[in-house]
Amino acid sequence: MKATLVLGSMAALSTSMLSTTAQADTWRGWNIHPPGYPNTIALESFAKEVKEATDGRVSPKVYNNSILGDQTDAIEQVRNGALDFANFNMGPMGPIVPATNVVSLPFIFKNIDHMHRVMDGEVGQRFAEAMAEKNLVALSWFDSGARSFYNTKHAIRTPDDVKGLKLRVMNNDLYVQMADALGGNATPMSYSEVFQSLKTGVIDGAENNYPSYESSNHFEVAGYFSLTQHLIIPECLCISKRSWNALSESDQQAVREAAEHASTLQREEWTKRSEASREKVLAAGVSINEVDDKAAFQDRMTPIYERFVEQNPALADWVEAIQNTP
Ligand code: GTR
Repeated sequence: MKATLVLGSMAALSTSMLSTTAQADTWRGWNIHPPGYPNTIALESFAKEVKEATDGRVSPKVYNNSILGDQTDAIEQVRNGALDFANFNMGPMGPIVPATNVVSLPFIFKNIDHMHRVMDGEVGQRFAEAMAEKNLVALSWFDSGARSFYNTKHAIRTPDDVKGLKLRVMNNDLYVQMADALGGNATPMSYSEVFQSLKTGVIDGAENNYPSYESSNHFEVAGYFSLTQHLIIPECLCISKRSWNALSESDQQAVREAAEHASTLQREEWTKRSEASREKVLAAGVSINEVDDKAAFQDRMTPIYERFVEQNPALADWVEAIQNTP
């Protein structure tokens, strides 16, 4: 009798353990940034909120510093369900979801608030639909400031100052065209390789926002930061369609809300970190210069816009929609 009871309760225990194991879905999340970075803080808060709101049915874990692969690989992995979620920059998204290339046109956004108005409106919705066709569920948009050139040689004030510089760009042909248009030599390269490449002179410079320039330590080896602000690229919080489809409707709602909260948090943290990073690199002796004649840089981009619209006629109205967003 006693033995039966014990066996019975052991069976019940193992069934409940089994069902918990079967139900708890451990999500793996890709993150390019280190601990403490605004995006990392937001992803960690997303993970915590999802776990709580789904009563542990979904248990996300964030892997920092691109230990799960570089950004282009990670996009593929989220697409095919090998990874469950990630924060991606929309730059390397362009070769996979061509419609999103619109945000990689240099100077397409007037400023960061303009980018937010566009991404939080109908155009952002259209991007999400185009990404969904490629198995990426974009749930919210993060800030990534404005990207400027930095290099080891000299300050950039006019397009001619870019001439001959070997510049790392993200993986997207539009950035190669952008550097070419300024007379530079572009090398697409993974983010994690940039520091060493700057140090050894494989490249002379790169381009990024203050927080990435600082957190990657690129400022230690490339001491001229010139405020060209040529790209304002939003970022997404994306879920693999496979992981998304495995959720009940109410868990999907919980994940969606957590992603929206993460975006609000990321934007607040972004503003703080941008200023803190600027102060840190200045204190370290970096030379930061304003670029008075941005129009001179912008003018060089005209052929890129023309070619883009010619090669992607269906995207012409997207470009216009952004330009016409007040
Ligand atoms: C950062 C961005 C990363 C990555 C990186 C890069 O600003 O947050 O996702 O795209 O730039 O330059 O590769």
